[in-house]
Amino acid sequence: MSNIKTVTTIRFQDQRPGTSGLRKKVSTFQQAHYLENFVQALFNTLGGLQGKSLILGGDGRYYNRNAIQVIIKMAAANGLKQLIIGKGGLLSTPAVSCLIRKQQTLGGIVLSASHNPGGPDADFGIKYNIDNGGPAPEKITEMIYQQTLSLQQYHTLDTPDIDLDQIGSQQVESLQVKIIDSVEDYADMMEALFDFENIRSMFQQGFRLCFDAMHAITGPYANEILVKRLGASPQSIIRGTPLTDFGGGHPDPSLDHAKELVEIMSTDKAPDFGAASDGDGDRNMILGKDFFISPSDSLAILTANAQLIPAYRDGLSGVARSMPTSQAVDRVAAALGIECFETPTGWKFFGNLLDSNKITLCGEESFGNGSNHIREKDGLWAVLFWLNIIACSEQNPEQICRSHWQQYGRNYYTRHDYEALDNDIANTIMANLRQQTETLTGKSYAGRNISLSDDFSYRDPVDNSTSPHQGIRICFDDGARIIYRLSGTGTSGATLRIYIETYESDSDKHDRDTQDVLKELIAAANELSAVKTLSERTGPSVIV
Ligand code: G16
Repeated sequence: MSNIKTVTTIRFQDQRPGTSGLRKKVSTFQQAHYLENFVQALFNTLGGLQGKSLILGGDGRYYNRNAIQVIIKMAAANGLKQLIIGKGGLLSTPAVSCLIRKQQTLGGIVLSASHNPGGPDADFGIKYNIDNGGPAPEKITEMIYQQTLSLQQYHTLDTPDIDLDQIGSQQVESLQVKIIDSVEDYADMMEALFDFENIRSMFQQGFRLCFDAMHAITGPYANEILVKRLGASPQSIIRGTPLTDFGGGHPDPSLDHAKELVEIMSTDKAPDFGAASDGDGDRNMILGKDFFISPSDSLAILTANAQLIPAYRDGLSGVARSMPTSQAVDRVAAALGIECFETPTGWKFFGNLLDSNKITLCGEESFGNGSNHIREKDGLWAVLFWLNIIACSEQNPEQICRSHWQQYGRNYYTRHDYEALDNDIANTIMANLRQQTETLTGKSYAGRNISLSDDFSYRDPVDNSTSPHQGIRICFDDGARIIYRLSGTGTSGATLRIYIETYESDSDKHDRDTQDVLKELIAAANELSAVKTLSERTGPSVIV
């Protein structure tokens, strides 16, 4: 006898996925029917689940296990054939992408709010990835949202919870639940991409690193790859145990939130290389001894050195960066004679370019880089890429970065975030800017002339879909830019991000303080947006 239950539900109006899935406070997800509605809307959007498989896992944050049990029961009631779940419900975002591709499943569900904090009073999230392993494109997330607005019922099962910690297969009605090792497939893939022998011998010769897993998902992955397979010392990994509240911190690999790592890297006895990854393992931060590599520079450096990596030795088909990411990689692409695409913020926009082999590498200013090996950005992949470059070049991160600037020039770059703004105020700031774009071209600010000013609209070169309103661009005739956009990942109020950059070719001027170099452009950015007056703030909440 079947235990399927059909539940009459109430609708929620706030389930439109943002830059990367649906992210809300845990308490929002804990409301009766909230998670169930979104999952049913997803299943309805996917159509018949009969005979299909999905990957399921999350970053281990508070509510991960509860959500997994809910999804198992709903998947069984909706006729899915197989769910492949990481042991303990744990899978990094890159590992989900890797498994979707390897197992050729219909897609996968990632439970994470990425770098946002975790715990009963913090954030939770759910994201769907399609069969190429990448985040669902806007067409699909919009269909899911439309489903949530008209949903009347969902299907679930009256059945006990599944043991998530036992590797092997279990049956829930006609659904096969397969619990697998969370790390192995991903680690094997990394070993196939990079020169592990070379990196291993570097560790044997005394090379030292510090990797901050931020009590998030990458601890077990870093342990398997860096310690077991490459021979780094077990002490190289700090905050290596995943905790449901990330030990009370923000699992955000930035100078602000990886303070212990930054401190370790600034002492006399600092290791040769420092790195951190975020809640779900897709972001990365790279440090040398007392030296920060900006994510935009990192993308440019990986691109310039890709020929050192076994997987990319035959060359890159092209590269892409999100629009607000600095233009450092554009110069490398030009030198390599390959195309550089400019996409809106959000990894989903790289999917078509990767699938059609228009690009091999891509990245964003928000601490994310990746390649065609999967369809997500990938934190440990970036760490291994850097280790591989260091092993081949025998230079340290600072030397690699400085010689890059020497060759290509330096893009001084910063991001000023105004967090938790009142939504109306944030919308007013953006509307005012949008209006101004019509008259700014030709005007002079910060001693430069504005050559282009618009609200960025992207036309996907593969499927011709258009994504308008992706951020206000103010570009100057010397290559400097000011960009404004509202974040699509926050969970309280609105976050205004202002991105500012300028280019310096003279290597005698590559050692200056970024905020100082950019101060006139920053003043212009503040003046044009009237951000301080309208928000009644004295300055940004975060400077990256
Ligand atoms: C997500 C997206 C990224 C995006 C970042 C910041 O990353 O996958 O593509 O750059 O958010 O987006 P926003 O500026 O809208 O807050 P993650 O690591 O949070 O999933």
